[in-house]
Amino acid sequence: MASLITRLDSDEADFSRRLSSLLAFEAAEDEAIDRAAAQILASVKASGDTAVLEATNRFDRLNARSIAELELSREEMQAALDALPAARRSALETAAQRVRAYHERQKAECGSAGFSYCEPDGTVLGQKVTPLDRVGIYVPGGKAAYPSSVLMNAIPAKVAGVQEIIMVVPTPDGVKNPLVLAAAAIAGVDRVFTIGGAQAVGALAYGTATIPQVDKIVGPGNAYVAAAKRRVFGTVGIDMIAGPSEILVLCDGTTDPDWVAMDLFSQAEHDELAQSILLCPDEAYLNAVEDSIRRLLPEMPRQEVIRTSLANRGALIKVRDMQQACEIANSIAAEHLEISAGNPQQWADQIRHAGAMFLGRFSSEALGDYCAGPNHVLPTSRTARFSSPLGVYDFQKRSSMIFVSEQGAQTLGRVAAELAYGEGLQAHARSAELRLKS
Ligand code: HSO
Ligand code: ZN
Repeated sequence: MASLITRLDSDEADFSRRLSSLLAFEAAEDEAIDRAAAQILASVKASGDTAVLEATNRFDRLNARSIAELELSREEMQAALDALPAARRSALETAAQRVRAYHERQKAECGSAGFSYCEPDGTVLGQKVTPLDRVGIYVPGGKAAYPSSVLMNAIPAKVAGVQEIIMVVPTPDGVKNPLVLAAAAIAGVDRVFTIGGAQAVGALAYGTATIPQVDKIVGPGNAYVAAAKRRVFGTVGIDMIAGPSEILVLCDGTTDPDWVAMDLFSQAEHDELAQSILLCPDEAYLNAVEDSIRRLLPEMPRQEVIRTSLANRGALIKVRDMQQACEIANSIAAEHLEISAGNPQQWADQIRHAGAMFLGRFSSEALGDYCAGPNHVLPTSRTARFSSPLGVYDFQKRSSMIFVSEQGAQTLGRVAAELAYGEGLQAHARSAELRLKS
């Protein structure tokens, strides 16, 4: 029988190699899938609604006669919200309110107002920040349809000032997820089409008679959606191509082992390819967590997914000390990093690469998934080395602003003309020189 979870020790001879092979994850870029996505995109580009309708009826086993028929009314979304049990509705509203508050704070603090400054000769330079006009949110159907992700994608767009948010969500066999519709209503999504797959990505990217063209497409999807998003990038913006969920726990060995085991499960239950790793300097503690895993796993409804994920990509790693744990954490650059220790800030100060950091024993990653406030769309597969959580800034763009005074044109004109001659570009040089007072 395969072992429950890999055990590693940072002092063993081939530790680096074993850790690297555990971390290695190549997003399956299947050529056949890419070709299929390309074909669907081409047909949507050529035939618009007709192609989207044909693909949707075929893949989702529907009999719709028009795309208009696949648009949900506001009343239907509101009805889904009104039909929720009170506790569910209240939780969804609390989560939305906290996510909104966080992103409003982010908007205020992260340079959304732009800037400008004036030079002594009256030249003014600056940067103007403008929200995107229209954004598409892809919401997967089936088992990965997360209402919380609707909030996490739509709310920052709304806060940024995006004028129109179009959501697409496939409904195989016509089955709608009421919680997803309710979340769309709360988040202020403007229009919802029950379409999915590469055809939905194509519709949003190129526009059809019924579906408006958007400026950016965000949200996770299956391999066809990912392939289609890659292909339309450039025609529209995209957020990222998300990999499987990851959690890395750094523990000083004093947290209840059951808590840590369940935190590892929480991401493992997303996907067989999810990754859950624990780093701790205390071998006895790692044994205790392994015991907790063994005892708690049979209680979990998704135990098969968790078992596969832990067996394939999980690890309990003995490190020399917390200092070394931080160094390893920086090399892993995990999507979620929990610092389950008495003085979490001390260790957080040493972390440079992580999508989100959860500080202290009470900050379980699950709270961040739903309602702490920060976004749960985070860089995966080590991309936290160079990218950031989804945020208000992803729904804004910047324009440079240049006002050159008459006096400024004299000094800048000479500099520009000199360089333009150097580049052999006469018109550039003359354009600058015409404004010089002789
Ligand atoms: N942990 C996921 C987000 C999520 N969790 C949604 C539960 N629902 C992102 O890695
Ligand atoms: Zn999660």
